[in-house]
Amino acid sequence: MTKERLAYLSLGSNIGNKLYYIVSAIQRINITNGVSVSKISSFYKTDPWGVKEQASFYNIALEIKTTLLPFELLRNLQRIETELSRTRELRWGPRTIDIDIIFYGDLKISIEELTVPHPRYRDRNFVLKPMYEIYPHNELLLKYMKRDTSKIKKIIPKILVSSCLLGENCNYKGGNNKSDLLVKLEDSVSYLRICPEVMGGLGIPRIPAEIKNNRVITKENNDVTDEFNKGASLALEKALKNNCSLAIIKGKSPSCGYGKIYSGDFTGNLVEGEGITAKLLIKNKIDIISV
Ligand code: A4P
Ligand code: MG
Repeated sequence: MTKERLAYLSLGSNIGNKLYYIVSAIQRINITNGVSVSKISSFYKTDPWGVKEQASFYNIALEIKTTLLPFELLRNLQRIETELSRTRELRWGPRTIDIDIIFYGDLKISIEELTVPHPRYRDRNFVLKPMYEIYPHNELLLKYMKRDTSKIKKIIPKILVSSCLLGENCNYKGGNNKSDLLVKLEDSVSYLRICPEVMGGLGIPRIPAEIKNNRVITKENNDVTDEFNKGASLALEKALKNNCSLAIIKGKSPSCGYGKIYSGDFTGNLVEGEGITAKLLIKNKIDIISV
């Protein structure tokens, strides 16, 4: 561990659901020990640089605070790339996610495994433009930027999100599950807020419910499956109407849980499975990040 430093990262994706890969990477970077995300740039749609015959990219820049040494940071970023299905077949070729370290404090390192500042950042508007947005004191970024930045288009992606994650008091206890990272991301995206349980007609607060034998049953033994199904349909409708390909939803719950949900016995135990809304979104090819 060292003292905390600021580092700047460039993220790019041009395979599959680019928005999913970039937001997943931001979340994984933020939960890495010794790292926290402090600034997130806008999203940019950019023409491919280097190998031209490939799909367009999404690019963003991040400022992070880190106590990791440069090589520890690099290894963690490469781990995240691997977790997000990154393979290395062609240099400068298509990738689910690429995470490059552009600056690490004012350190200079010049070996093959890690060169900072990044050896090619000066030549790339897709790095310079997002980076300048979060690091305006660095006038070199502006100086290196090529005049024609028309191929770097700012976009505002739409993301379906559980309202409780943004601090709205709508969970079953009447509280929230606020994520500081998701609140920070709000400046760069357009959120479509949902709380499927409230949308389905249930109140705040409400009796806890869990899934048992494909029905949603409250702790007082009432069947609320219809309300959960209604909320799920309304959430899906909102996503489809807005061409939204990504949902960031609250884990473990009988509506939004993904991968793991409560067992149905109100014991706090978890079992494999999906909540009612999560299941419907997946069926309709909307990717999910579970928080
Ligand atoms: N490495 C050295 N220095 C660094 C650093 N500062 N940060 C080493 C990260 N890695 C660094 O990287 C190859 C090796 O570089 C690693 O083993 C690491 O130890 P890689 O990620 O395996 O391969 P790569 O990404 O194909 O190579 P490179 O050179 O990082 O590719 P680039 O330069 O990132 O280019 N067009 C648009 N519009 N947007 C893009 O994001 N990206 C690329 C990839 C091409 N065209 C693009 C975009
Ligand atoms: Mg790279």
